[in-house]
Parts: sequence; structure tokens; C-alpha cells
Amino acid sequence: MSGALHHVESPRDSDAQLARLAEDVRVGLTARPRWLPSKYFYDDRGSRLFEAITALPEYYQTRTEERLLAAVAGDVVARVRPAELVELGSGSGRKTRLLLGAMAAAGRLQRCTLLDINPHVLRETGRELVSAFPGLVVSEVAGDFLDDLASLGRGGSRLAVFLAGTLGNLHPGEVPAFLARMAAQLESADGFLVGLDLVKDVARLEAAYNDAAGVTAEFNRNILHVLNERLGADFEPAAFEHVACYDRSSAWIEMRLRASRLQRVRIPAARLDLAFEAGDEIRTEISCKYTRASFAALLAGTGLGLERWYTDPEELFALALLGRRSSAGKPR
Ligand code: AVJ
Repeated sequence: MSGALHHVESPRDSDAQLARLAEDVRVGLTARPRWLPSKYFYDDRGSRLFEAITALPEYYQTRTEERLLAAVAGDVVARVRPAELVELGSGSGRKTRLLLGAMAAAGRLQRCTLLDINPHVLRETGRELVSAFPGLVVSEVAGDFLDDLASLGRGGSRLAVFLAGTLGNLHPGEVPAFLARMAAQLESADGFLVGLDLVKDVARLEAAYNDAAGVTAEFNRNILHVLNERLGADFEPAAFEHVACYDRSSAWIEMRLRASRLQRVRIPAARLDLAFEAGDEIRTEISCKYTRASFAALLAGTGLGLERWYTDPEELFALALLGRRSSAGKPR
């Protein structure tokens, strides 16, 4: 769409999205252990709750990553020399603006392509960017980073970013294939910056997912509101307890919803009639924590190699700058 400053693309129409949700819910809630894909947290209420999480005292991730990004954006831009920023899971766009500012300062900024699961958040962020960076061509893809990467097309002179530790929501077994698909969207001089939450003290990790104000608990239960609204389910969210604990052997935080009493739930659009006993759980999210070595091990054979590893002084969070290459190569 030449000349358009603001172009929104939805890879699937709303009927197809609803059919996908119903199928995902059927598969997950008839499996043992029961589970739901974490991408379904992010309706408008869920996106607002996540924004509230990012400001919690216990949730160190967002402010640490933002500070780190502010410190290293100039270096990243000097290395990659991008004309286009591509962001997976752009959300509110605060870090997007920071990166675009660094690109504008280097004098090469032309385009920005955003992918986010929530079309309203996407449109709002796109609007803000267009007014903050006059002349910037913004494209938007309402979709998810597993199914819709190909919608990003290829452009060259790109810096792709996947921040907030969202890679951690993928099972480590899915990460190499995801990275290989991402590599296929990049030209040889492009860069890919990935935000990773690091392995640390268990108490600190668990506190970040069990905040005193109960915002994370509300965010967790929101997935049940989403099923009620979109699939006509009759979950009583208050009858599920928020559980988040660190699994040391897998190095991930696991979030679950635990039925606090016997209950029956109907989900008409997924043709489900479910019985929960007190204590039955639904896994709603994993959030993997990485070390430089555990992350580097996932790069082998993906077509991406580690160019730079940036971290804050406390080593709470990392930004890994990846480049295209034929083997995992040598990290610096
Ligand atoms: C930033 C999307 C990766 O796993 O920490 C926050 C989402 N879940 N609190 C994370 C989340 C519970 C989050 N991501």
C-alpha cells in the first residue's frame, strides 16, 4: 500500500480466530495436565493488566530491560545500521520509541513494522509512532509470533526485536524452530535483538509472579474472562486460585489456575462440558529463565549467531544481539 503511513493487516479474519481459539481450548482443556496458550491473556483488559504488572515493585523485568535498552540502543544501531525496525509483541510501544529515537539519531530511520496479538493496542501504538516520528512508514500485523512471522515479509536493513522476555513463553523445545523461521525473514546484514529474563535467586523470581497487590493473579484469571466472553463459557474466575512457582529443573516460572472447589464449566463454542475437582489445575503460562550458555545452546543450526550479549550490572536481564550466520559461531 504505497503512500499509506498506517497499514493494518490481519492474517486471519475474526471467524478463523474464533475457530482457532475454540480448537486451542478444546485441545488444552482435554489434555492432562490441562493447559491454555498464554497468548490468550491479551484482550484489552489483559493488555491493561500486563501494563500494570510492568510497573509493580516486584516485577523488575520491564524497568531493567528499558534501562539496559536505553544504555545499549546506540551500540546496537551502530552495529546493524538499520532503516527499519521490526518488533514482535510491540505492546505499548515505549521501548519501540526508544529504539526509533536511536535509529532517527543515526539518520537512517525509514520504516517500522509492528506485530502484536491485540489489534487495538497495535493501532494505538502505531498512531502514536506516526505522530512522534513524522514521515515514518508504519505497518502493523495483528497476529502472533508463532503463526504470522511470514506476514512480516523481507526487507533488508532491518533490526528485528523481540523484547520483554516473551521468548521465555515458548517451550525451549520450540525455540530453535522459531529462531530458524525468524532467520528466514532476515537478510545477512540484519540484526535480531532478543530480551531474556535471567536465572536468579528463586525468591526474587517467584515474587515477580506473586505480587502483593494481586495484579498478576488478576491477569492470570483474565484468561477465564476471555473464554467467557469469546466462547460463551461460564467460568467463575474467582473460584480459581493463582499459582506461580519456579521449576528449577526446567528453569521456568509456571503459572497455573487452581480450582478452589468442585465446579462444572460449560464452554459451548468449544463443545466442552468440564468437571473440576478442588485442586485441579490449568497451566496458563511458562516463562523460561535463561543463562548465556542455555540460550547460546538453542542457537545451533538456526542460522542465527550471538553477536553481543548485553546485561545490567546485577545480571537480572539480558539483551542478546543475534546476526545471520551459517553456524552458531563465536559469541563475543
Ligand atoms: C513479559 C510476556 C514474558 O512471562 O514475565 C507477567 C508475562 N506473566 N506476569 C512474563 C507475565 C505474568 C511476561 N512476558
